[in-house]
Amino acid sequence: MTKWVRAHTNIALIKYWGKENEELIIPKNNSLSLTLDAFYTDTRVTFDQSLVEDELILDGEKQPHSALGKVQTVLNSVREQAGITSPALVESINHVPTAAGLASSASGLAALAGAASQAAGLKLSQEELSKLARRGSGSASRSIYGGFAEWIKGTDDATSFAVPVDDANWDIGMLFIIVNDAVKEVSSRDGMKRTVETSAFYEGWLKTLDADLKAMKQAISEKNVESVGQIAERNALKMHATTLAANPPFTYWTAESMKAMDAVRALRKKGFTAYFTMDAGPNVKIVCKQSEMTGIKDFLLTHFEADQLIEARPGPGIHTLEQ
Ligand code: 2P0
Repeated sequence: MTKWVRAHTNIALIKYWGKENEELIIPKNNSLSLTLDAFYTDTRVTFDQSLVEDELILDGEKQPHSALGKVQTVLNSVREQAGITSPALVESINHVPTAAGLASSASGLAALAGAASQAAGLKLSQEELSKLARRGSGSASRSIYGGFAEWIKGTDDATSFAVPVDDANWDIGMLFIIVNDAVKEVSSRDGMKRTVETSAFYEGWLKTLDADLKAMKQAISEKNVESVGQIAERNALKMHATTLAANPPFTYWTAESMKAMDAVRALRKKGFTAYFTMDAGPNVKIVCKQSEMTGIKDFLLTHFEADQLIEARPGPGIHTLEQ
């Protein structure tokens, strides 16, 4: 029997937004993230000659064949590397708090890379696992590692993978404000493609990234949450600005997102170290100190419901579950 593999999700502090090569998923820029304890995916893969085709059971429900795109990219790569032809049964459980509305492609595709390579008898290094996960979904390349990870953009399949940066075993965490769990109108894959192809702001975004990345790594090495947060917030705002200049223009923000951003600014006025970041959806994530999370939550409870707030701390890298 093959084993279950667990991978945790990550949130980027320096965002990945745009591909140089869409098939191989080679990004336009390096990105840097924090892997979190609160959200993860458990996956088990069984290669089985008796199956007619690949099957995906997600949270106990068999998925339509049309939902297998990213999954099959990873499975095909594993079959090619291992020299096998059998279809695979993929069983996957997403551990994301109910109604969180958070994308699970990072943890999902990373767990799949680990489980499928193990089931095929491949003994991959973390670097090779990161490349395999990247083929499924770019952000998954970073979920191989715990703590902070940097996805080095590289130039081809062999040189584009993530590396660990810092274990984040210090006073940093993230508080999620869940404002909407509806399925988004523009997927991140389509959104970044449209932005690269049409946004007049895209070149400007790319120009500032080396400086952001350098400053972020310096802040992490100093364990300086204030700087990490400041740089992350600026970087996220720049990424979201590019979508407004796309054609047709779009935004992932809602009125509730703006309310959450205002609440974070109010937290700063009260003296908390609190900065926001946002991804391809309306939810807002606050970069903060673990030691201040209770106080931050108490303040936010005057603006949001308790079930909209989820605490997250740095999480571990990909690992096999023993039972
Ligand atoms: C990130 N996002 O760095 C950025 C910030 C969303 C905004 O990675 O097309 O699901 O599968 O490579 O990884 C979301 O994009 O996209 C993402 P694909 P993915 O986390």
